[in-house]
Amino acid sequence: MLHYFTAGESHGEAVVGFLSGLPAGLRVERGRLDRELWRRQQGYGRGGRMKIERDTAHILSGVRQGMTIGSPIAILLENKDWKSWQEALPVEEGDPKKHRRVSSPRPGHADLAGALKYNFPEARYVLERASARESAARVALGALAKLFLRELGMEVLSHVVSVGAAAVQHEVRWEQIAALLEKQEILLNCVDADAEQCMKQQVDQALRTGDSVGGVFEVVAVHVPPGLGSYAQWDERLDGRLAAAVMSLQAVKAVEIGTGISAASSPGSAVHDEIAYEKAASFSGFTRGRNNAGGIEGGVSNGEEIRIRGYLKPISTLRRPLQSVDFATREPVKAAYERSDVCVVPAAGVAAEAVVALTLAACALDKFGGDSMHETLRNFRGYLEQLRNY
Ligand code: EPS
Repeated sequence: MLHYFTAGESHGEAVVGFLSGLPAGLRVERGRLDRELWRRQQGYGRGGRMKIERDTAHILSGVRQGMTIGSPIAILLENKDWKSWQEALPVEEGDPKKHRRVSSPRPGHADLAGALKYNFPEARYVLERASARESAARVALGALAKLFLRELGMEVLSHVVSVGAAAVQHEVRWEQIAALLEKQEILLNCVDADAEQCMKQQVDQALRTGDSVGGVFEVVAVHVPPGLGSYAQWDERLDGRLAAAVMSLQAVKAVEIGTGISAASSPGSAVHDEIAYEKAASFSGFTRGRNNAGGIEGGVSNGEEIRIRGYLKPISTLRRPLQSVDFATREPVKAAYERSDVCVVPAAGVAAEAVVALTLAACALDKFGGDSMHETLRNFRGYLEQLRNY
């Protein structure tokens, strides 16, 4: 079973990720991990922190001589900003005068709910862990999942559908998304240059007015064979597992699979994807003229591209803060301001690729098993042959 978790505070010494259950014998190029981490740091509207950090994956365990060895993998990402925070967030007791209190909770952030839950008098420790900096660890682990999926022929990428009121108005093909990878500079990770300029204007307006802006990203997974996930039990459904993974990313407030949102107000005939057959056209020969289902029917992958969208609320840290209450005095005050981003939709898309890849890798291992890549690939190829002969 593949499972992972992360540790680390945003301004602590490091962010750490752990991944257990990856088969032995998977080739790991560290450069691939660093490239994904770089992608997560990009995007127009990122804050000052991204100029400080240069995220690189320091692999501590589970990989030897360029290969996974089946043991748990631990990855450490150093926080370069830690040097400015050592006295504010010491592991030892330290000097209380050096602590940096967050005296009034930001509406929309975990500040208040977290302080109440953990019985903290203010929100410093809450935001340190609730911060999206944590997603860097998931991106490093997701890069390993991507390397695993690639051995099985599957690829996962994302693109930005909208930022604020600016949106791509047409369907986006896989080839267009893949072409974004070639870019040396990531603006808003949008396939449409005109829409991207409009998105940039939305960010500029938020910057000008001390506000923030959200948007929608789409993650696409290709060459996923039919049969991942299951309708047999609620927690084995691929759509449920993917939705939970994407929803668990900071600032995501809604998840859509395929055309799920417009499907709710459309007739069945306009929604469901008619079935045809053409030998050798797909894994099994069964084909579809369109993919409104987003590659999943009944909680099971159906062989089409998996398409899943995350809807991101605007960042809750505002330079022109909303009304709040002082933790100590209970008097009305403006919400606290901390250095932050203005728009993180492209970065959230990269983080979503990681959690989608981790979920697909977990489902693939549930189905094909294997302690070594040799064993997993043998099982996988046997299944592909079964599909071909269906
Ligand atoms: C960061 C995400 C955002 C940034 C953070 C780094 O975190 P949050 O979800 O708390 O707004 O603001 O940077 C800082 C905390 C900072 O000091 O600027 C990330 O994705 O790495």
